[in-house]
Amino acid sequence: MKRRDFLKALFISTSLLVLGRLSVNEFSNYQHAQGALTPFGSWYVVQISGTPEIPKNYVLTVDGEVENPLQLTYQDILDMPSVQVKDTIQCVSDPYFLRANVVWTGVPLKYIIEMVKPSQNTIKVVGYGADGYTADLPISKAMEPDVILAYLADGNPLPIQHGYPVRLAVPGWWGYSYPKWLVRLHFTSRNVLGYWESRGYPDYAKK
Ligand SMILES: Nc1nc2c(c(=O)[nH]1)N[C@H]1C(S)=C(S)[C@@H](COP(=O)(O)O)O[C@H]1N2
Ligand SMILES: [Mo]
Repeated sequence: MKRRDFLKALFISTSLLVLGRLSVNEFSNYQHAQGALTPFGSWYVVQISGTPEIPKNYVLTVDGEVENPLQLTYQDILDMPSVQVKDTIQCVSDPYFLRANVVWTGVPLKYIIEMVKPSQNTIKVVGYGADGYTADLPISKAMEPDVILAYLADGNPLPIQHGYPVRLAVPGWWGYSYPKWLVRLHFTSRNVLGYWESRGYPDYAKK
């Protein structure tokens, strides 16, 4: 049995053992592990430093090896076609407790890619947070239809600690692939690694 599966089995069996005398709070944690939405505003926060100030005149720069670089305002992003994706965001360092079930609304990254037209040689897109954090995605992953520039969580603007105004959501990949306070998307033919990817976490961050 893989370590992850063992821990999962242990977690489920312990949950069942205590099911007989659960408090309301414990019961909601149990439901939550089964896929119910995490109550809005009560999900975990993980970040490398403090929450940055976002200027009123926020812009998202889309640049690098592209035919049509862009500067997008928050309103530009809200005006684009959007999709909703139900997802579990999970931190690789504690996948059982640092997790939250969220419905994201946002613009498919594919839509932006088709607007900027990266060169044939582009292999990566690197997302930059306003705090200096970076996360890279292979272009093939970035083109999947559920990878989005998220601006709503459960129908509400993103809370500041979860990345307001815009972050990436990459369903099926570890939380470190979801840069918060996204200020730049950079397309490159170099094999750039993001903050955690360059510190030994998998570049192909599938959970
Ligand atoms: N800008 C920025 N984005 C970031 C991080 C960060 O430090 N800075 N941490 C990442 C990690 S490791 C995780 S698990 C998720 C956590 O997102 P949350 O705080 O909204 O739950 O954000 C990711 N995005
Ligand atoms: Mo994380």
